[in-house]
Amino acid sequence: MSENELMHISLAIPDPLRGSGRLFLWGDDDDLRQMSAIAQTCGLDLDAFTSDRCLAVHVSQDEIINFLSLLRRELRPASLQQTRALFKPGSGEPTLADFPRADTLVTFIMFARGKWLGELMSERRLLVHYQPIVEANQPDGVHAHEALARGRSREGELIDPLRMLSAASDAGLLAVFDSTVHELAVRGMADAHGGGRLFLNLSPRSTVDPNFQLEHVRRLCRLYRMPPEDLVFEITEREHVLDVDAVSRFFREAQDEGFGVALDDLGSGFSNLNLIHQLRPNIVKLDMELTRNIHQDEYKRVIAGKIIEASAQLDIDVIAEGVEQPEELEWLRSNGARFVQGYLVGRPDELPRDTQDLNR
Ligand code: G
Ligand code: MN
Repeated sequence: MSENELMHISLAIPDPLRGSGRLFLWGDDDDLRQMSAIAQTCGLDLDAFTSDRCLAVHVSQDEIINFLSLLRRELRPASLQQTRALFKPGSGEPTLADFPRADTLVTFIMFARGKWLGELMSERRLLVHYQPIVEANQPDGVHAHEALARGRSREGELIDPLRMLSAASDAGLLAVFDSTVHELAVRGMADAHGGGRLFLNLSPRSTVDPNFQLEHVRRLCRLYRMPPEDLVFEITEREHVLDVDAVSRFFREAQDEGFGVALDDLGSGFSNLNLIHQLRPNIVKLDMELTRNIHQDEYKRVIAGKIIEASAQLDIDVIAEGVEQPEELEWLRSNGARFVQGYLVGRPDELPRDTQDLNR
Protein backbone atom coordinates (compact mmCIF):
# COMPACT_ATOMS: atom_id res chain seq x y z
CA MET A 1 0.00 0.00 0.00
CA SER A 2 1.59 3.23 -1.03
CA GLU A 3 -0.58 5.18 1.43
CA ASN A 4 1.36 3.32 4.06
CA GLU A 5 4.25 5.72 3.70
CA LEU A 6 4.70 7.39 7.05
CA MET A 7 3.17 10.82 7.08
CA HIS A 8 5.50 12.44 9.53
CA ILE A 9 9.03 11.48 8.68
CA SER A 10 9.33 13.84 5.76
CA LEU A 11 10.14 16.70 8.13
CA ALA A 12 13.55 18.13 7.30
CA ILE A 13 16.03 17.17 9.98
CA PRO A 14 19.40 18.96 9.76
CA ASP A 15 22.51 16.87 9.51
CA PRO A 16 25.35 18.12 11.69
CA LEU A 17 27.24 14.81 11.76
CA ARG A 18 28.50 12.42 9.15
CA GLY A 19 30.99 9.58 9.65
CA SER A 20 33.78 9.78 12.21
CA GLY A 21 35.63 12.89 13.16
CA ARG A 22 36.18 15.30 15.99
CA LEU A 23 33.73 17.24 18.06
CA PHE A 24 35.21 20.64 19.00
CA LEU A 25 33.91 22.20 22.16
CA TRP A 26 34.69 25.77 23.23
CA GLY A 27 33.85 26.85 26.73
CA ASP A 28 35.20 27.97 30.06
CA ASP A 29 37.77 25.91 31.90
CA ASP A 30 35.41 24.35 34.44
CA ASP A 31 32.97 23.27 31.77
CA LEU A 32 35.77 21.87 29.60
CA ARG A 33 37.17 19.92 32.54
CA GLN A 34 33.76 18.41 33.22
CA MET A 35 33.24 17.60 29.53
CA SER A 36 36.62 15.91 29.22
CA ALA A 37 35.84 13.80 32.31
CA ILE A 38 32.56 12.74 30.70
CA ALA A 39 34.33 11.94 27.42
CA GLN A 40 36.76 9.75 29.35
CA THR A 41 33.94 7.84 31.04
CA CYS A 42 32.62 7.15 27.52
CA GLY A 43 36.06 5.80 26.55
CA LEU A 44 36.56 8.53 23.93
CA ASP A 45 39.98 9.85 22.88
CA LEU A 46 40.57 13.54 23.21
CA ASP A 47 43.03 16.21 22.20
CA ALA A 48 42.87 18.33 25.30
CA PHE A 49 42.72 22.04 24.74
CA THR A 50 44.02 22.06 21.15
CA SER A 51 43.88 25.79 21.31
CA ASP A 52 42.88 27.98 24.19
CA ARG A 53 39.63 26.88 25.76
CA CYS A 54 38.94 24.22 23.18
CA LEU A 55 38.55 20.49 23.58
CA ALA A 56 38.52 18.08 20.63
CA VAL A 57 36.84 14.72 21.17
CA HIS A 58 37.29 11.88 18.67
CA VAL A 59 33.89 10.35 17.98
CA SER A 60 32.10 8.12 15.55
CA GLN A 61 28.48 8.72 14.69
CA ASP A 62 27.33 6.03 17.14
CA GLU A 63 29.45 7.24 20.02
CA ILE A 64 28.44 10.84 19.72
CA ILE A 65 24.78 10.23 20.59
CA ASN A 66 25.63 8.60 23.87
CA PHE A 67 28.21 11.27 24.68
CA LEU A 68 25.75 14.06 23.91
CA SER A 69 23.02 12.56 26.03
CA LEU A 70 25.45 12.37 28.96
CA LEU A 71 26.48 16.00 28.42
CA ARG A 72 22.81 16.94 28.31
CA ARG A 73 22.22 15.17 31.60
CA GLU A 74 25.33 16.23 33.49
CA LEU A 75 26.06 19.82 32.49
CA ARG A 76 24.30 22.81 34.02
CA PRO A 77 21.85 24.56 31.66
CA ALA A 78 24.08 27.64 31.62
CA SER A 79 27.04 25.52 30.51
CA LEU A 80 24.99 23.99 27.70
CA GLN A 81 24.14 27.50 26.55
CA GLN A 82 27.60 29.03 26.77
CA THR A 83 29.55 26.12 25.27
CA ARG A 84 29.93 26.14 21.49
CA ALA A 85 30.11 22.93 19.51
CA LEU A 86 31.23 22.01 16.02
CA PHE A 87 31.74 18.63 14.38
CA LYS A 88 34.45 18.24 11.74
CA PRO A 89 34.59 14.95 9.83
CA GLY A 90 37.97 13.24 9.51
CA SER A 91 40.95 14.98 11.07
CA GLY A 92 40.27 18.50 9.79
CA GLU A 93 41.11 21.44 12.03
CA PRO A 94 38.45 24.09 12.42
CA THR A 95 39.15 27.18 10.34
CA LEU A 96 38.03 30.73 10.87
CA ALA A 97 35.24 30.12 8.37
CA ASP A 98 33.91 27.35 10.62
CA PHE A 99 33.33 29.53 13.64
CA PRO A 100 30.07 31.05 12.48
CA ARG A 101 28.81 27.49 12.04
CA ALA A 102 29.50 26.56 15.66
CA ASP A 103 26.21 26.16 17.51
CA THR A 104 25.56 26.43 21.18
CA LEU A 105 25.92 22.98 22.67
CA VAL A 106 22.23 22.86 23.48
CA THR A 107 21.29 23.51 19.85
CA PHE A 108 23.86 21.05 18.61
CA ILE A 109 22.45 18.35 20.89
CA MET A 110 18.96 19.11 19.65
CA PHE A 111 19.96 18.62 16.00
CA ALA A 112 22.07 15.54 16.65
CA ARG A 113 19.45 13.79 18.77
CA GLY A 114 16.77 14.71 16.24
CA LYS A 115 18.87 13.22 13.48
CA TRP A 116 19.39 9.99 15.43
CA LEU A 117 15.67 9.70 16.01
CA GLY A 118 14.80 10.73 12.46
CA GLU A 119 17.03 7.99 11.07
CA LEU A 120 15.54 5.45 13.43
CA MET A 121 12.11 6.39 12.10
CA SER A 122 12.99 6.61 8.43
CA GLU A 123 14.93 3.33 8.49
CA ARG A 124 11.86 1.63 9.92
CA ARG A 125 13.60 0.79 13.16
CA LEU A 126 10.75 2.23 15.19
CA LEU A 127 8.21 -0.47 16.00
CA VAL A 128 5.07 -0.91 17.99
CA HIS A 129 4.35 -3.73 20.38
CA TYR A 130 0.84 -4.48 21.56
CA GLN A 131 -0.10 -5.36 25.11
CA PRO A 132 -3.57 -6.75 25.79
CA ILE A 133 -6.01 -5.06 28.14
CA VAL A 134 -8.55 -7.55 29.45
CA GLU A 135 -11.70 -7.62 31.57
CA ALA A 136 -10.72 -8.61 35.10
CA ASN A 137 -13.63 -11.07 35.08
CA GLN A 138 -12.57 -12.60 31.83
CA PRO A 139 -8.78 -12.53 31.64
CA ASP A 140 -8.64 -14.87 28.63
CA GLY A 141 -10.60 -12.54 26.35
CA VAL A 142 -9.14 -9.34 24.94
CA HIS A 143 -10.86 -6.00 25.35
CA ALA A 144 -8.21 -3.79 23.74
CA HIS A 145 -4.47 -3.31 23.26
CA GLU A 146 -2.07 -0.60 24.33
CA ALA A 147 0.44 0.35 21.65
CA LEU A 148 3.94 0.61 23.10
CA ALA A 149 6.82 2.18 21.16
CA ARG A 150 9.93 0.07 20.72
CA GLY A 151 13.13 0.82 18.83
CA ARG A 152 15.90 -1.25 17.30
CA SER A 153 19.51 -0.23 16.79
CA ARG A 154 21.12 -0.90 13.38
CA GLU A 155 22.64 -3.98 15.01
CA GLY A 156 19.15 -5.19 15.90
CA GLU A 157 19.22 -4.62 19.65
CA LEU A 158 16.13 -3.26 21.39
CA ILE A 159 16.33 0.41 22.33
CA ASP A 160 14.72 1.55 25.58
CA PRO A 161 11.62 3.59 24.71
CA LEU A 162 12.62 6.15 27.33
CA ARG A 163 15.81 6.85 25.33
CA MET A 164 13.70 7.57 22.27
CA LEU A 165 11.36 9.79 24.23
CA SER A 166 14.21 11.73 25.75
CA ALA A 167 15.79 12.23 22.30
CA ALA A 168 12.41 13.31 20.95
CA SER A 169 12.02 15.75 23.79
CA ASP A 170 15.56 17.20 23.36
CA ALA A 171 14.96 17.62 19.66
CA GLY A 172 11.51 19.12 19.92
CA LEU A 173 10.13 16.09 18.11
CA LEU A 174 7.79 14.64 20.73
CA ALA A 175 4.67 15.28 18.70
CA VAL A 176 6.26 13.90 15.54
CA PHE A 177 7.32 10.83 17.48
CA ASP A 178 3.86 10.34 19.01
CA SER A 179 2.14 10.73 15.65
CA THR A 180 4.50 8.30 13.97
CA VAL A 181 3.86 5.70 16.68
CA HIS A 182 0.12 6.22 16.32
CA GLU A 183 0.30 5.64 12.62
CA LEU A 184 2.38 2.47 12.99
CA ALA A 185 0.04 1.25 15.72
CA VAL A 186 -3.18 1.78 13.79
CA ARG A 187 -1.72 0.30 10.65
CA GLY A 188 -0.42 -2.78 12.48
CA MET A 189 -3.77 -3.31 14.14
CA ALA A 190 -5.64 -3.00 10.85
CA ASP A 191 -3.20 -5.35 9.10
CA ALA A 192 -3.44 -7.98 11.84
CA HIS A 193 -7.15 -8.09 12.57
CA GLY A 194 -8.82 -5.44 10.47
CA GLY A 195 -9.16 -3.36 13.62
CA GLY A 196 -9.89 -3.55 17.32
CA ARG A 197 -9.83 -1.16 20.25
CA LEU A 198 -6.47 0.53 20.63
CA PHE A 199 -4.92 2.71 23.34
CA LEU A 200 -2.37 5.27 22.11
CA ASN A 201 0.09 7.07 24.37
CA LEU A 202 0.29 10.80 23.93
CA SER A 203 2.68 13.19 25.60
CA PRO A 204 0.80 16.11 27.20
CA ARG A 205 3.12 18.51 25.39
CA SER A 206 2.02 17.06 22.05
CA THR A 207 -1.52 18.26 22.65
CA VAL A 208 -0.38 21.85 22.06
CA ASP A 209 2.13 21.09 19.32
CA PRO A 210 1.01 21.83 15.75
CA ASN A 211 2.89 18.70 14.64
CA PHE A 212 0.23 16.67 16.40
CA GLN A 213 -3.25 17.18 15.07
CA LEU A 214 -6.45 15.27 15.52
CA GLU A 215 -6.86 15.71 11.78
CA HIS A 216 -3.95 13.27 11.30
CA VAL A 217 -5.72 10.76 13.50
CA ARG A 218 -9.01 11.26 11.67
CA ARG A 219 -7.17 10.55 8.43
CA LEU A 220 -5.77 7.35 9.91
CA CYS A 221 -9.27 6.32 10.98
CA ARG A 222 -10.54 6.82 7.44
CA LEU A 223 -7.57 5.12 5.82
CA TYR A 224 -7.70 2.06 8.05
CA ARG A 225 -11.48 2.04 8.55
CA MET A 226 -11.26 2.40 12.27
CA PRO A 227 -14.08 4.16 14.12
CA PRO A 228 -12.89 6.94 16.48
CA GLU A 229 -14.63 5.05 19.32
CA ASP A 230 -11.96 2.36 18.96
CA LEU A 231 -9.12 4.76 19.76
CA VAL A 232 -8.25 5.96 23.25
CA PHE A 233 -5.55 8.55 23.96
CA GLU A 234 -3.58 7.95 27.16
CA ILE A 235 -2.00 11.00 28.69
CA THR A 236 0.71 10.50 31.25
CA GLU A 237 1.69 12.91 33.89
CA ARG A 238 5.21 11.61 34.14
CA GLU A 239 6.59 14.87 32.78
CA HIS A 240 4.86 16.56 35.72
CA VAL A 241 4.88 19.91 33.99
CA LEU A 242 1.43 19.49 32.71
CA ASP A 243 -0.56 22.30 31.14
CA VAL A 244 -3.89 21.21 32.58
CA ASP A 245 -5.96 23.67 30.56
CA ALA A 246 -4.40 22.60 27.29
CA VAL A 247 -4.84 18.90 28.02
CA SER A 248 -8.40 19.52 29.14
CA ARG A 249 -9.18 21.35 25.90
CA PHE A 250 -7.71 18.46 23.96
CA PHE A 251 -9.73 15.92 25.96
CA ARG A 252 -12.99 17.77 25.20
CA GLU A 253 -12.20 18.03 21.51
CA ALA A 254 -11.25 14.36 21.30
CA GLN A 255 -14.34 13.24 23.22
CA ASP A 256 -16.60 15.39 21.02
CA GLU A 257 -15.33 13.43 18.04
CA GLY A 258 -15.91 10.09 19.69
CA PHE A 259 -12.34 9.26 20.74
CA GLY A 260 -11.78 7.98 24.27
CA VAL A 261 -9.38 9.70 26.67
CA ALA A 262 -7.54 8.13 29.57
CA LEU A 263 -5.38 9.34 32.42
CA ASP A 264 -2.29 7.11 32.59
CA ASP A 265 -0.12 6.17 35.57
CA LEU A 266 -2.54 7.36 38.26
CA GLY A 267 -1.03 6.64 41.67
CA SER A 268 2.58 6.91 40.44
CA GLY A 269 5.13 9.28 41.96
CA PHE A 270 4.03 12.34 40.03
CA SER A 271 0.32 11.85 39.82
CA ASN A 272 -2.30 14.00 41.33
CA LEU A 273 -5.89 13.04 42.03
CA ASN A 274 -7.15 16.52 41.18
CA LEU A 275 -6.50 15.67 37.56
CA ILE A 276 -9.57 13.44 37.59
CA HIS A 277 -11.91 16.38 38.05
CA GLN A 278 -9.77 18.74 36.02
CA LEU A 279 -9.51 16.47 33.00
CA ARG A 280 -12.64 14.30 33.26
CA PRO A 281 -11.25 11.26 31.46
CA ASN A 282 -13.34 8.28 30.32
CA ILE A 283 -10.77 5.93 31.79
CA VAL A 284 -8.11 6.02 34.49
CA LYS A 285 -5.15 3.66 34.52
CA LEU A 286 -3.85 2.73 37.97
CA ASP A 287 -0.08 2.79 37.96
CA MET A 288 1.78 -0.46 38.53
CA GLU A 289 3.35 1.06 41.64
CA LEU A 290 -0.11 0.81 43.21
CA THR A 291 -0.85 -2.63 41.77
CA ARG A 292 2.37 -4.23 42.99
CA ASN A 293 1.57 -6.47 46.00
CA ILE A 294 -1.72 -4.67 46.52
CA HIS A 295 -3.10 -7.74 48.27
CA GLN A 296 -0.43 -7.37 50.95
CA ASP A 297 -0.49 -3.63 51.49
CA GLU A 298 -3.34 -1.97 53.35
CA TYR A 299 -2.39 1.56 52.26
CA LYS A 300 -2.42 0.61 48.60
CA ARG A 301 -5.72 -1.23 49.04
CA VAL A 302 -7.38 1.79 50.64
CA ILE A 303 -6.08 4.25 48.03
CA ALA A 304 -6.89 2.02 45.04
CA GLY A 305 -10.26 1.13 46.57
CA LYS A 306 -11.20 4.81 46.90
CA ILE A 307 -10.11 5.58 43.33
CA ILE A 308 -12.16 2.64 42.05
CA GLU A 309 -15.18 3.71 44.09
CA ALA A 310 -14.99 7.35 42.97
CA SER A 311 -14.51 6.25 39.36
CA ALA A 312 -17.61 4.06 39.49
CA GLN A 313 -19.68 7.00 40.74
CA LEU A 314 -18.30 9.20 37.97
CA ASP A 315 -18.77 6.59 35.26
CA ILE A 316 -15.04 6.30 34.66
CA ASP A 317 -13.62 2.88 33.78
CA VAL A 318 -10.56 1.69 35.69
CA ILE A 319 -7.67 -0.25 34.20
CA ALA A 320 -5.14 -1.59 36.70
CA GLU A 321 -1.69 -1.76 35.10
CA GLY A 322 1.29 -3.99 35.74
CA VAL A 323 -0.62 -6.99 37.12
CA GLU A 324 1.95 -9.74 37.60
CA GLN A 325 0.54 -11.98 40.34
CA PRO A 326 -2.75 -13.91 40.55
CA GLU A 327 -3.37 -12.43 44.03
CA GLU A 328 -3.18 -8.89 42.59
CA LEU A 329 -5.64 -9.80 39.86
CA GLU A 330 -7.98 -11.39 42.35
CA TRP A 331 -7.97 -8.38 44.67
CA LEU A 332 -8.54 -5.95 41.80
CA ARG A 333 -11.29 -8.06 40.25
CA SER A 334 -13.22 -8.54 43.47
CA ASN A 335 -12.88 -4.86 44.36
CA GLY A 336 -14.36 -3.50 41.19
CA ALA A 337 -11.49 -2.73 38.82
CA ARG A 338 -13.14 -3.53 35.50
CA PHE A 339 -10.00 -3.98 33.39
CA VAL A 340 -6.45 -5.16 33.96
CA GLN A 341 -3.21 -5.12 32.02
CA GLY A 342 0.11 -6.72 32.89
CA TYR A 343 2.53 -9.58 32.35
CA LEU A 344 0.18 -12.01 34.12
CA VAL A 345 -2.47 -11.60 31.43
CA GLY A 346 -0.27 -10.69 28.47
CA ARG A 347 3.16 -9.34 27.68
CA PRO A 348 3.72 -6.73 24.99
CA ASP A 349 4.10 -8.53 21.67
CA GLU A 350 4.81 -7.67 18.04
CA LEU A 351 1.30 -8.71 17.07
CA PRO A 352 -2.00 -7.87 18.70
CA ARG A 353 -3.85 -10.89 20.03
CA ASP A 354 -6.84 -12.16 18.17
CA THR A 355 -9.60 -9.69 18.87
CA GLN A 356 -12.30 -11.21 16.71
CA ASP A 357 -14.60 -12.05 19.60
CA LEU A 358 -13.81 -9.18 21.90
CA ASN A 359 -16.72 -7.74 23.81
CA ARG A 360 -16.84 -3.97 23.81
O1 G B 1 3.57 4.45 31.26
P1 G B 1 2.97 3.25 30.59
O2 G B 1 1.91 2.62 31.41
O3 G B 1 2.50 3.57 29.19
O4 G B 1 4.19 2.19 30.48
C1 G B 1 3.99 0.87 30.20
C2 G B 1 5.32 0.13 30.29
O5 G B 1 5.27 -0.85 31.32
C3 G B 1 5.64 -0.61 29.02
O6 G B 1 6.92 -0.28 28.57
C4 G B 1 5.51 -2.08 29.36
O7 G B 1 6.46 -2.88 28.69
C5 G B 1 5.70 -2.13 30.85
N1 G B 1 4.84 -3.15 31.47
C6 G B 1 3.65 -3.59 31.02
N2 G B 1 3.12 -4.53 31.85
C7 G B 1 4.01 -4.70 32.85
C8 G B 1 4.06 -5.55 34.02
O8 G B 1 3.17 -6.34 34.32
N3 G B 1 5.15 -5.41 34.82
C9 G B 1 6.17 -4.55 34.54
N4 G B 1 7.20 -4.50 35.39
N5 G B 1 6.17 -3.75 33.46
C10 G B 1 5.11 -3.82 32.61
MN1 MN C 1 0.40 4.02 28.82
